[in-house]
Amino acid sequence: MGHKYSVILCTLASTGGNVWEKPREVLEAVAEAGYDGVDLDAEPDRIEASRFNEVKEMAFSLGLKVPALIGAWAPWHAGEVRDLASTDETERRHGVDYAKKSVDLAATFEEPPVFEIVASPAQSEYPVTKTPIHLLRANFIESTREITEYAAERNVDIAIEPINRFEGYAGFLNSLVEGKGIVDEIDAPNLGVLADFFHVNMEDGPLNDALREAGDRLMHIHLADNNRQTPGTGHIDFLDVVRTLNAMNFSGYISLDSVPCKPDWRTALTGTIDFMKQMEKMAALQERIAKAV
Ligand SMILES: [Mn+2]
Repeated sequence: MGHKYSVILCTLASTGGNVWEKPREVLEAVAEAGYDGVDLDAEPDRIEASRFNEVKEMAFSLGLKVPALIGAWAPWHAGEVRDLASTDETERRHGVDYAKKSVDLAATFEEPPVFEIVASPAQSEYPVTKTPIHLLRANFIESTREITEYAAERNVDIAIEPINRFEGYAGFLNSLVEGKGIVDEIDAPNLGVLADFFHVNMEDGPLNDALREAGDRLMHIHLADNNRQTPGTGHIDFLDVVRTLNAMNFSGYISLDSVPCKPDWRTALTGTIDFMKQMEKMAALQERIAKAV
């Protein structure tokens, strides 16, 4: 049984594959490449419901699922501050409200997609965030509890995505293991972590140890190599990653998250899934060799 692959559609727009401009062309390319799903933008205030539903139905008609909604948390992505850890109550409230609207959107699906949440400051303060970490943590946990409870009533799962120190809060919620600690503390059945390999490679110890530590709380994966390009073009050992996910019986989706999507969106699409399927074949071959007499 192979793993399930998806694509964060908004990343394809960086090299011309904008799904909101040419939905059929993009979705057909994704389906033809062999993906199982697409992660759609969570922008309920900006993307008209009729347009969103049109693209969603087109994806379904091509046999694609929607396993996750991608939140726009970073100011460069959102065009505004949506900060679940902010010490400015208005800013924090705005982030929570955005999350709740996105949960409402997820709840319109027959099989609700996972919604990811992030702690994303107005401005990164590398190398050390000025705000005391314990305040950020307390605020983020308060936001997460509220969002998670709201989502539970609507049958929606929430996944915390830790972000590297250069983009997120330097010193708070950078590693997957730290995210897992917050998930354990809140301990809600619909709350887990999201592993983005670009961030995990930078902030955790050995990648595979971090995945194992996340264990059955690992809900979703964002797929890129250490250079944020397609897997196999950097130095992450993806054969080892596939073996780890196999051993964990990971049943979630692995979504391509390459930013910017080089050399072009079509090549990134096919290159990624072909490479990952090859890694799966190699892992299966290793197992057969190990069992052969
Ligand atoms: Mn990501």
